[in-house]
Amino acid sequence: MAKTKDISLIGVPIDLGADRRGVDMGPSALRVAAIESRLASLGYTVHDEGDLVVRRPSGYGAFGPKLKFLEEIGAVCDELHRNVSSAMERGRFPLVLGGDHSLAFGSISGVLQHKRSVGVIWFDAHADLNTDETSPSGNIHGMSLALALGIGHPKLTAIGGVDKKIDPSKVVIVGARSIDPGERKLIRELGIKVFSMHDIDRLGMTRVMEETIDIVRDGTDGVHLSLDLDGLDPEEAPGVGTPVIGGMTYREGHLAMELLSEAGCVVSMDIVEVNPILDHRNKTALVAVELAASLLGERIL
Ligand code: B3U
Ligand code: MN
Ligand code: MN
Repeated sequence: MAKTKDISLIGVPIDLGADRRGVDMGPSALRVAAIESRLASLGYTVHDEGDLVVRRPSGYGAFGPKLKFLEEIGAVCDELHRNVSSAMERGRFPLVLGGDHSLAFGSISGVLQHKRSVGVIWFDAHADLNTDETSPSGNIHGMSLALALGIGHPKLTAIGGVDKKIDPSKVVIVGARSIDPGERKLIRELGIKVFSMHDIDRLGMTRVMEETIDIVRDGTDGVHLSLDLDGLDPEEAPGVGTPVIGGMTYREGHLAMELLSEAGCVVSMDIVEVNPILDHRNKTALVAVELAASLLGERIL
């Protein structure tokens, strides 16, 4: 359950970080899945702030295929950081509707304008810890967690201020099952905690979340939850650009959200990578809305 009773919905219709069309329609898909009325039914006042403007370039831009659309993504993240920051200034819970995962370093830097230290839970099949040197694709959505840690191209890490970065010891990745060699190296070097699908299978989601909450809450004054829908199994969330088999079930995702709700430490959230073009009857957006409702305090009894 969030401490505030006001939520700001901030739509970010960006697909440039994934270099794949369709995920720019994620904010619409989430609105069609009735995110506003669903959260209002839990007693929140929901302020839909509309969508940020994303420029649509004709080519990859000055930084080429190793850092596709850097300028446009940088501009959107800069604007998002200001929007998230101003929502928090007004005492609201920022709920960012993506869009691809490149937006997350903008939202995290916005939260960091208000909190001295922020823990981050990164629900994802991927680690998103590439840089332009290690990325196999040049897609910035695979670099956003590294950028939030201050690692990557200086034009992007400058957003929000170079001193406003997260501490790697306060980051936990949950659900990972596709990690590139450069990301593995960085995880080892920085000592980032990862609960892979193997760990979830062996330990169970309850223990994984108890340990996750201990790490992200300890010594921080709030937790940002970045929810990439490809963390779930493609059977449950088919509308994502880079599905990876063997993911979390809806039940596991739901349990994770309930445990986070009980812990009461989440202060902001992203919902990313919902691609209605690849979806079946908006199933993935509907699942995402249910997960947000569980996080924000839906109770059966
Ligand atoms: N790790 C790969 C693939 C990827 C990352 N995030 C998504 N896909 N959604 C990359 O391109 O960095
Ligand atoms: Mn991701
Ligand atoms: Mn992912």
